[in-house]
Amino acid sequence: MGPGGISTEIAYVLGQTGGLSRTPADVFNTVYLVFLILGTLVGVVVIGYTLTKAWRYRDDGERDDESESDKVVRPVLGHLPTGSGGGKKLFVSFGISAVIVLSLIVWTYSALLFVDDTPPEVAAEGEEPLEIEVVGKQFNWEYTYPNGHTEEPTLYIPEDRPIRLKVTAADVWHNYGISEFRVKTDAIPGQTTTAWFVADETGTYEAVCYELCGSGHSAMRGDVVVMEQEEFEEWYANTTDGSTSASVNSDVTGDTDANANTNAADPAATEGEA
Ligand SMILES: [Cu+2]
Repeated sequence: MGPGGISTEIAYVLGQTGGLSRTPADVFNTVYLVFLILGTLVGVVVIGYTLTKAWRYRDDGERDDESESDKVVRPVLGHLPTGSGGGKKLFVSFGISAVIVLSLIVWTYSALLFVDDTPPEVAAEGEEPLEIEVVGKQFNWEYTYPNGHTEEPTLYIPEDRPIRLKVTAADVWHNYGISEFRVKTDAIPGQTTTAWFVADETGTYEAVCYELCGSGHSAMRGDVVVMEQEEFEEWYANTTDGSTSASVNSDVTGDTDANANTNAADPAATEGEA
């Protein structure tokens, strides 16, 4: 959530979504905010009620055992308590809790159904989703674009366009995630999982493996470069079927950071290290 994120989230909660299309990041941020507010509210009520009662019935040293026994109705084994309006308070608080919990379950589940698939309105507002295949392998991510071009370990994408990922693995279980865009999905050999997101700001982010997959797991990360649409189109036009990152990578980013260098190493060499 960037600067101004909270006000954006409140706008979503209130349903004033304006012309913005909803993305999984919006959904997760909203779910988080709603649970945070409700949790804080419940916490304040419960702790406040407890402290009030503790204060009201505190031991102030002026106990008079004779009159105390007159005022307090002690529970008796085998008898239903009759105080507090015949359990009305209990009934009302249980009722309200049930309504809140059930509404949260229904609302959260429907929000997650939205995240599960690219809805037509998102695809219609922008361009068609860009579909990229992601293969996790010890210890790197390989991306294949619709034209057959492959990249590793850096993912290049345009901003403001839905990106649909089809994720799998070549060797062991991995888990692919870009925290900034609230993307996280299993990468399992023989299976394909999908995830989608929209990058709404240019910049460099990071894709990380979220499942312990071997000795190089902690180094299994690569940059995610979000480019302006025109810049991306230009870059994409220069890629061709079967070309790999080795031929086009350097002039775009000038990869110099240590992780990128480790990841870009020859697979044979990586295996040797492991
Ligand atoms: Cu991994």
